[in-house]
Amino acid sequence: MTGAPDALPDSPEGLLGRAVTGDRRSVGRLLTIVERGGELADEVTELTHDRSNDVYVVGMTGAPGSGKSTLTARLVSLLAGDGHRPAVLAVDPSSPLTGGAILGDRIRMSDGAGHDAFIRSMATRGHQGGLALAVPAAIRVFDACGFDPIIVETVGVGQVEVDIAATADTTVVVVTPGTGDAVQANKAGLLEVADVFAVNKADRPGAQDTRRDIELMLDLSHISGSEDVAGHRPAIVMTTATEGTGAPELWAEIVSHRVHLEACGELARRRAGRVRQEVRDRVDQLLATTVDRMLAEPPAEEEIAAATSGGISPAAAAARLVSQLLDLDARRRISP
Ligand SMILES: Nc1nc2c(ncn2[C@@H]2O[C@H](COP(=O)(O)OP(=O)(O)OP(=O)(O)O)[C@@H](O)[C@H]2O)c(=O)[nH]1
Ligand SMILES: [Mg+2]
Repeated sequence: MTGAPDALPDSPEGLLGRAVTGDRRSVGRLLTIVERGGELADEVTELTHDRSNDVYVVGMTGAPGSGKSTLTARLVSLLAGDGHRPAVLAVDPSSPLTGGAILGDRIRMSDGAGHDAFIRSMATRGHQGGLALAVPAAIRVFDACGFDPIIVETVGVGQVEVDIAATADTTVVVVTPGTGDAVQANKAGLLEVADVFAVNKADRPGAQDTRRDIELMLDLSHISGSEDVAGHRPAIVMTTATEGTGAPELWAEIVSHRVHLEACGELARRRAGRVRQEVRDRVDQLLATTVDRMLAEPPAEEEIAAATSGGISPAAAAARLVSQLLDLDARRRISP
């Protein structure tokens, strides 16, 4: 019973073997590997991709401090209490150094008796490919280890956050009263990605006004034809996360959106779109790596020297290098 815990296996295979039996430290180590990126991360992705298939991914986004984590914690205890094994990935694209740790600390929840939930925060750490590759890889790890659903919380309302949120099956946009939040969310492009709205801090004055603002914006987007192609009008749920009020209703709306997605075939389309985007991000990454490698080699240096001395233009040098690159055996040059 006492003494140091067992040493973790070093290999992704060994870690996954333990992670799927419920060993939380192994799950954590696998997530660290995919967060760092690189060859080991690719190995984890190879091992997990065919063990994962039908996990439900819920995005939770909205302005800083709107209550995403508090609300997420409520959903997690609700789900865990109901026999699910939820996992949370809290993503902070803007804070490469400290964001992850702070976020982790801010999600407070009782992960006690019988509750089998996993909470993990992830920052960019500046690695190659960044979050575009790490987030789907982490979702796959959770899925392979039997967690379902997965809630992805993103901080902030920039383009990166919107993109990450939009990779979910169902995206919840959290807005708060009295801050012009609904209008801000609209400006940030969140109206288009919202499948469900949570008006959180409904205990504060102006919550009903915020609800009306959203209804109005949804009416306008309907008139302009930008409403969801599948004809789904996002539900608006009033929540007070600090008290847990509205959390069951919010989950019910998330489930109802999922049912809608499945019924109209949009779930499969969204997931196919997600895979397409991930393949694209990986192509980008492979090409960037290949270009970096090529630029460090003598033929490229000659072209660059020619451009430096004014013999050829930089555009001509680049065009020659690209045609050299395309001439090469892609499988030999572009290896994962
Ligand atoms: N009055 C009130 N306060 C709330 C409610 N929900 C959250 N808060 C408070 O709002 C603050 C921010 O909550 P978080 O859950 O950390 O918000 P967040 O959106 O995850 O914040 P970031 O991750 O930093 O963007 C905390 O002090 C919460 O206690 C609510 O329904 N009512
Ligand atoms: Mg948070």
